[in-house]
Amino acid sequence: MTKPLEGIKIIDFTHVQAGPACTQLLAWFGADVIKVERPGSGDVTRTQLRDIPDVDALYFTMLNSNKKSLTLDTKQPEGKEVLKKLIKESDVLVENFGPGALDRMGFTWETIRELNPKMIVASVKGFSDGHHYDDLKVYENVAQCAGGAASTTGFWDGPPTVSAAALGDSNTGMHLAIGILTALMGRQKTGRGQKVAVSMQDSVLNLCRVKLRDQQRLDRLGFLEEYPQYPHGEFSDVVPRGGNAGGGGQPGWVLKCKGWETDPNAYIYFTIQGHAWAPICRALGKPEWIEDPHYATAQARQPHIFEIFNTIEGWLADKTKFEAVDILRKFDIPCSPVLSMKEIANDPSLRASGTITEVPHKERGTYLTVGSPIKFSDMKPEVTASPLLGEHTEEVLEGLGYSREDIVRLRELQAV
Ligand code: CAO
Repeated sequence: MTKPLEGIKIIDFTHVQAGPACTQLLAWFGADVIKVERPGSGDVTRTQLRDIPDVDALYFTMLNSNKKSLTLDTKQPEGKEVLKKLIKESDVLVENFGPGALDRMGFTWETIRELNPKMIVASVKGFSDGHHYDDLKVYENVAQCAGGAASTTGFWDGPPTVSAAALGDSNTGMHLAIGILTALMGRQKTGRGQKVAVSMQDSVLNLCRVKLRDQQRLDRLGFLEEYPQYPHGEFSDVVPRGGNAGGGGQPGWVLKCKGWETDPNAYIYFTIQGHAWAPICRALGKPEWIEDPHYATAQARQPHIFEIFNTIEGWLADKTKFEAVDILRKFDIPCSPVLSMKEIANDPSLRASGTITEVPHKERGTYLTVGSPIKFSDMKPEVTASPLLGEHTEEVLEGLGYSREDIVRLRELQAV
């Protein structure tokens, strides 16, 4: 089966998570992704948080599947020559170095465009060009703080909190992938490449837009009716942290189920969607709440929303999270068990869909990873192992026209 991105050649000059997540996605969909890595060491994640000595860490394998690895010192003249050749015959160069690193290497946008006017150069940086922090190096949690996620996550009586979800890294990579695909579509019309830039701050903020909505409502009204602080608590002039409150028009909370005393994940998320109020009352054995004016509307419920949640927890006390959801789903109530990573790893539905998948690896044996979350009717993205460091160096150099002798000489020059 031909894949939609087959024939698109990508120079993958990325490392850690934000860039690799982007290029991995494009590789799943058929692009020929060549990861350029420093000889001897490669992407730092190969050795970070290792679980098996001397074998590529899961941090690396789970973000670099379906790629090739070319080791090349691009600060040496010989390495630069190879990169120039590669640029001439590639479609996209993706990088997420610290600010200015590509320029310092001698590969400015102007130089690359001169070598290949069709080239798309895609970059991740912590902050966008021209931002007063655009010289900063940035990791995940820094971006979550800069993009508004940390100040609005957590409980009101605790400090700003970062999310476990990679809002700064993988999320930025997904934004960049959209930018690259858009630029490829644009190139079909104009014949020209272009520069695509995504900042981690902007990408986090893009996911926090409802919090910017809330800031404007707060400025106008002085309160936010769906936050736990309303109506009994106090609001300042900034959007507060709302704990586990639902961010839209339907209140929700994480509620204890049977076994919560010993199991840290014996909880469900329960949403009180307006139209489901009557079924909720029936499910809870509280039919009298359906018409009671203190409970009948969302506005009437808000002042005693925690009393309602307490009642629901009473109902949940003798049910596991799975039993509870099995009952509530029949009443059309939006809810989910709080799933641990262990439960997710073994979930038969996630395995069947390929969202959780096992990948054979030359040195690790088999490892578990997250496959494509995007499903297609005409294609099932297949996940293959991440490359060993330099595994495809010869193959790539041969493809660029280097002879055996040239390759040996280059390897000697670049030996570490
Ligand atoms: N051959 C020779 N040199 C190479 C090379 C190669 N194949 N690949 C990289 N390098 C060099 C670069 O040229 C650069 O050198 P100089 O700084 O001397 O110009 C250096 O290696 C890489 O620098 P860096 O700033 O990218 O790396 P770092 O470990 O100091 O910082 C990070 C890491 C992630 C903070 C930084 O890259 C960054 O801010 N990136 C942009 C934001 C981002 O993507 N962050 C998310 C990372 S995921 O959490």
